[in-house]
Amino acid sequence: MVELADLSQVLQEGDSDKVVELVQKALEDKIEPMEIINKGLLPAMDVIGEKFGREEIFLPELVISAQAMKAGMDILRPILTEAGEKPGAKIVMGTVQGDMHDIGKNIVGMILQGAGFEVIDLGTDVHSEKFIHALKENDVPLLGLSALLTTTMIEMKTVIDDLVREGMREKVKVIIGGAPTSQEFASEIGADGYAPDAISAKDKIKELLGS
Ligand code: B1M
Repeated sequence: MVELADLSQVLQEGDSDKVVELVQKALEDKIEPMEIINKGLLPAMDVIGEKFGREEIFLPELVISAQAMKAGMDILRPILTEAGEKPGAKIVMGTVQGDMHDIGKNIVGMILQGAGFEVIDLGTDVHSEKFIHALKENDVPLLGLSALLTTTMIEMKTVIDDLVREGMREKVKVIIGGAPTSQEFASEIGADGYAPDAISAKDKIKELLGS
């Protein structure tokens, strides 16, 4: 039986091959994908984030661990996105301008896809105009914004202000998330909802849609 602490350890070491191997073994051991993420992968990202903050490791190590995280997530993606429910509402999602972090946003996207949402993922470093364009073009009632940096979270307000300016604010519900954000920040910038993690994002969005 795979110990998820071992998975966390190899991810901290940035060993992509070992991460892939242990994620596969964990699945063979019938450990739920979300448990693999929450108890194996995410704690490792927290550890390396803290080490980076204390300057015990530097950007190259951070990048290598992020790549290993992606390798692990690539194994889980097909399982998490396997839609168990009929196609539902569309959501436009992305990480705001200036911000390249997408691991968390991608997990949220996978969980939403698995719940039957059609996810239009615009990627990272997304300019407000691009969000507005995608919402209009696809006639989408939901917008999900992610930010991981205290310097970029304010971009979320720019997007909401632009929705107001375009006369679209009433038609589009906005949910935000990402480590530096909070319910308080969501209220401050006029977002409709905030979620601290992927599962609560799905629940919050369903609540916003009244479904
Ligand atoms: Co960066 N980084 N990083 N980084 N990085 C942080 C965020 C940091 C806290 C590390 C630290 O100093 N301790 C720090 C930010 C400090 C701050 O703003 N106060 C930081 C910094 C400083 C930087 C750079 C500036 C470093 C530099 O260049 N000197 C640089 C910025 C680049 C840029 O964006 N312009 C940078 C770069 C990078 C990498 C590219 C190396 C890599 C990202 C790779 C990638 O994403 N493709 C990276 C990483 C990996 C991290 C840490 C270690 C991990 C982030 C992560 O993926 N967490 C991070 C430290 C940390 O968070 N502990 C750090 C796991 C992920 C699953 O969690 O993203 O929070 P998270 O997502 C969660 C929830 O937040 C929520 O659900 C997800 C699943 O549970 N959620 C949503 C997220 N989005 C949501 C949207 C929703 C709802 C919920 O609705 C729409």
